[in-house]
Amino acid sequence: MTNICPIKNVADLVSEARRVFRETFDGDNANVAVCAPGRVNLIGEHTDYNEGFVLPMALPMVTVMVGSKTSGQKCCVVTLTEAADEPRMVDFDLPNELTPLLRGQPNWANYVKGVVQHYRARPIPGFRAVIASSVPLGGGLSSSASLEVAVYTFLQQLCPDDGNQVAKAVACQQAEHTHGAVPCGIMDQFVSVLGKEGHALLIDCRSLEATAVPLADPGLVILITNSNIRHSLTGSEYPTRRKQCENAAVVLGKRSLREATLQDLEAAKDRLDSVTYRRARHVIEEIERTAQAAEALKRGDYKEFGRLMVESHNSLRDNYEVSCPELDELVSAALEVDGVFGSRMTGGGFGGCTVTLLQAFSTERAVKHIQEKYHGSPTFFITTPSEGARAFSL
Ligand code: GAF
Repeated sequence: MTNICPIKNVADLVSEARRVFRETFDGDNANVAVCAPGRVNLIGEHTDYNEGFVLPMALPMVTVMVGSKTSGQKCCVVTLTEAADEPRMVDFDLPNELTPLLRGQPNWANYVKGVVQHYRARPIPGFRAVIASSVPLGGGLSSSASLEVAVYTFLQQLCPDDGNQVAKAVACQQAEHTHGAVPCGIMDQFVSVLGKEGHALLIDCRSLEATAVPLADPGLVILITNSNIRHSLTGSEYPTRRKQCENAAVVLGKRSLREATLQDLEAAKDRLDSVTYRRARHVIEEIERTAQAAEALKRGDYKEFGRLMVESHNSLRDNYEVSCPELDELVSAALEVDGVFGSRMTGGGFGGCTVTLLQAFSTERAVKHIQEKYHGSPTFFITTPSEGARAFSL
């Protein structure tokens, strides 16, 4: 199955980063190593910032950070990821009350600075570090959240906080808001912190409580297909969707769309423009679908789960309008294969990846068929639900 990308081993990423650390910093050794995973969302799209449910799982693809503290106030960070045309090394001073760390160049370093700025304990010491990652950049698999959570986990080794995992995810989300310039929900950072091997996480984005749902069936495959259409949420589409949802909630007289029913929406239909109506409809239905999908997964009813995935995709395409022709083509091709339960776009949209749930014996056939039908060049990953962020002893 040559079209399926191998997933780089975490231990190999750590050794590579440690080697570069030694080469960059005069033969010194890193004494801290951590990693944080990317995620794939199985269902529950664009519901997190509406206080709804999401059902993601952490991926075996991770961002690794190795390094050590220094005695000064300076931070020096090197990245090994393919940060297009940007310098791979950055130096900055630790923030203080008078001088916060601001956004700047290179762009990748903003996620590092954002987390340093929002870290929940002080005093942070100066540090030197190297970052490596196996999460595809701009693939909609949360490369930025995994970087933020890796940085936070790294800082925890240098200057321990109170260990509150939810507060950690929230601090990383803040970093994305202020330094990544995306008003994202909590899903990506939450699952990167709290992901559980062999499980998907049903996250209630209102209470910030999560239930781990077992998802480790050897007969089942979770296939990710990267459209290789680069996705970026820093444009205006994501904030616009978020605003439209907030406006809809105001018109419906609700704190968020989580509180609204389809009946509420129908009753307010003539007070909403047609676009806002469709956005709200997607969210209200998707929240319900996600709760149903989690129940189906608990029962091992993959057929029902797959049906809900397809409904989710269609709603994201038609009501929320965040899909694109390439993602639609990948989903349609996957659904033509025997043994496929369901398929949908995953993440923010406008490119990135699809996720397909299928019987293991159909994998080769599915990959071949999708490859033949898709007009672009897809890449495939077979993934398993993995553990959230962790530190290694060196
Ligand atoms: C992006 C955001 F970062 C998440 O918070 C979420 O809103 C997702 O898009 C859409 O479900 O990944």
